[in-house]
Amino acid sequence: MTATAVAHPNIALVKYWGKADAQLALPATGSVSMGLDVFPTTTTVTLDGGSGAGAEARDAFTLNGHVVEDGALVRVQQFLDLVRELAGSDARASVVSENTVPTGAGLASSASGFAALATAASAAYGLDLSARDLSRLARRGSGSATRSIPGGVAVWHAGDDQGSFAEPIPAPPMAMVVVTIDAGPKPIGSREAMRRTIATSPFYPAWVTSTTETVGDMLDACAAGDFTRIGEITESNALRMHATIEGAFPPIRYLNARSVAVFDAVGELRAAGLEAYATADAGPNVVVLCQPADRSAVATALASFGDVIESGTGPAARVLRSEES
Ligand code: 2P0
Repeated sequence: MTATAVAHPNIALVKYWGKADAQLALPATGSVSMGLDVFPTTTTVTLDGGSGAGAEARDAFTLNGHVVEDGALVRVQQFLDLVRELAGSDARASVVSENTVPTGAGLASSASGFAALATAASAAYGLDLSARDLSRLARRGSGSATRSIPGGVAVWHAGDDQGSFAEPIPAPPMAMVVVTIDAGPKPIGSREAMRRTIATSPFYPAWVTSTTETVGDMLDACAAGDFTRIGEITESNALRMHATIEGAFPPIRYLNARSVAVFDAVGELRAAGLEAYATADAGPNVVVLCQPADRSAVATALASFGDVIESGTGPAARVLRSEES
């Protein structure tokens, strides 16, 4: 069997930062995101025996035309082991992935990457998963991938293995402008940074209690279609996450002076009557939430800070093709 699937990145409006259970990839809190309609990852999984033979057989992974042999291959193999366990199969596979996130755009490719892999692999191995179970499966690859299964505006529930999945929620039409101010590699990956934050930041317990409350506030704001409230919560929650991370020891600081300048510029846009709200993930780049009619004005206003890319609200992950190979 061979199956091809596509998935898009998502940006959290209420952030996921910290696991309650690393083995099962259960988050310490819920989170809420908006899926993007740019930068898809397209992945094909073919049950062709992978590479090598007999006891040497292993999965093969090609990313953007390059054969991958390092830790990323191990992560893909471990993920496929979970799929094989669910499918009762020991077939090795070849994974060919095309990821269109520009290098250094500051958007995690693990969300679209593992959402596309989960969707393609479950189809190739003949699993007929519900959207909920597909989201639970993607969670085991990367936490943020959980939310790239439903796409759109989605909530990822904290909970146990059965209860921790993402699902779409009603929300007003929204858009985002990605401001890439630094294309360099991040100083520390989010997985390790989460561990250090939990172990050493005195603010972490307050992050967990406050974010649990914030998820509820965000769900209310989305249900009410209250864009202003959604934006206020988004910007506040991002700054709380960065404050919590900065409280780690040794400290981790993802925002640089130019990131802060974009937050300031977004505040000035609001003061001038253009409603926009800033957020940032585990890196210096800033993503600006706005209403669809304002996206090109926001992009124009922020173009002096770096490359700007506009996005609408994106679709769910989906299988493009599935057939006998
Ligand atoms: C988020 N981030 O909610 C947060 C905000 C970054 C900052 O999810 O260890 O790659 O694979 O579960 O999903 C990035 O972390 O981490 C992330 P793992 P992931 O989008």
